Formats: sequence, structure tokens, C-alpha cells
Amino acid sequence: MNLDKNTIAALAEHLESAELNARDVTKITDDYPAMDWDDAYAIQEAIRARKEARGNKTVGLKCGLTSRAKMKQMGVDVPCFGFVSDYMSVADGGDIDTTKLIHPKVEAEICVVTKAELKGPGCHVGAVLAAIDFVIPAVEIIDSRYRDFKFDLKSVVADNTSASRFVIGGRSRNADELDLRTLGVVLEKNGQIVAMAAGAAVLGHPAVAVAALVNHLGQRGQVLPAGSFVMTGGVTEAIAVAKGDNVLARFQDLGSVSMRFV
Ligand code: 0L1
Ligand code: MG
Repeated sequence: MNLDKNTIAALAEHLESAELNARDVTKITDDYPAMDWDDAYAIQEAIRARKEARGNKTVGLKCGLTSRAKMKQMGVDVPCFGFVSDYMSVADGGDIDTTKLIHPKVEAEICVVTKAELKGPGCHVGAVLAAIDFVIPAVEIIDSRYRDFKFDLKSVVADNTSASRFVIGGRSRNADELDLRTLGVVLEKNGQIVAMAAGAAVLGHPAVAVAALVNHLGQRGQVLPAGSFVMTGGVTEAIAVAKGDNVLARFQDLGSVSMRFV
């Protein structure tokens, strides 16, 4: 690590207040070019600790930049990991207040809830499939706090991978009733199809994203406990939305998820 404890705490406060006040900021590596991956995840952890100290529950973990479409959109080739808090959850069909967001984008995600602890390093697709309790569809609303989306991946990790809101909907299914690779997803905005993909867009199989998360946690001496909700990452590129937009994501065999931006 290259940043000291006080700098990490100050950057966590800076980025979290940008999120909570819907105010954009310049990417933090402009001022801290020596920031490394451990610093970036330490800032994210400090943001999580701030939220938990205020009583917000961490309700899930997210994998980001797991599809080629998203990697290409962002010009990166590795996934990243973050968390979602209770207040970020919006009911299916609900309204999302755009005055609380900076420049939101939506992405359809295949999510899982686990029934057994998963531990890395060495976690693989087979272990993940055996540990999935059920699969459930969601839409993530990402909202980078960085002005004009000018960021690098370390700055994004520190900013909790742009986590902002998420909507779970549709119906849950057992993983063994589905082929997560060929599961089709269609994303619509205002009745027009804006993106479509299959589960294989996520690192070949969404369970690979979960294994990558577990191995990432393992490097930090952490496990993924049973009962964890994991978002495996957008199957398509992220689509910009604004006040007045209606979004609907249709998931093969899993139903649909919708929301309105107000
Ligand atoms: O959920 C994600 O894929 C993270 C995206 C981070 C970059 C962005 O804001 O687009
Ligand atoms: Mg995402």
C-alpha cells in the first residue's frame, strides 16, 4: 500500500459524500497517482465501514466489468468488486429519484444467492454451482461519482465500483433448472430494445464471476458466507438513463425487472 491511514479515511469521506450529495468529483488518482489496488480496495472498505457505522446494512456483493461489452466500453480487461447497501435497493416497478444521482446508467444482471460458504483461493465454477441456492434477476443502476466518466479502474474500485441502486424482480429459480450460459436477456428503454445478450457474456458463465469474487476475497483472508446475494455483473454494456425514462429487463425463464426514472 502507498497511502497512509489518514489519506484513505479522507478519500473515503470525499467519495462517499460525493455519492450521498450527488456531486461529481475528479478522479482521485489525479491527486494520488501512487494509489495501488490495495489502497483502492481499502478506500472502498472504509466507505463500507462508514455506511455500516451509520446503521446501513451491506446486503450484497457485486462483480463489475465482467462482460466483454462492459470491459470494451471502459477500456479495461479485469473485473472489479464492490458492495451494495440496503438503501440502494428499489422495489421492482419502483421509481428512482434522479435528483439523488449524477449520471445514472442501467445494466441487466444475473444474480445468485448462496446456500453454503465459499472460500478461495482455488474457488471454481463447480464449487459455485454447488453453493448456489437460487438465481434471481436484477438491474443495477450505476452512477460513477467521477466527472464526465473520466476515471481509471483504481479510482472506480475506490468509488465502490459506481454502486448506486439496484432492483431485484422477476422470479427466483434453482440453478439446476437453468443454463446460465445461454440464458437470454433483453434490455428495453422506453419500449425500445437497447441491448441484448446471454449469460455467457459474463466471463463465459456467470458462476465464473462469483468464483473470481470468492478468490478476490480469499486473497484478503475473507470468505463468501452462505446466504450471500451476489450480482455477477452487467451482461451488456451500461445504458445511460435520465428523468422520464422507463426501463424493463426481460430475463429468459426468470421474468422481468422494471423501474421508472423520475
Ligand atoms: O457494475 C459495474 O460493472 C461497475 C462499473 C464501473 C464503471 C462505471 O461506472 O461504468
Ligand atoms: Mg454492475
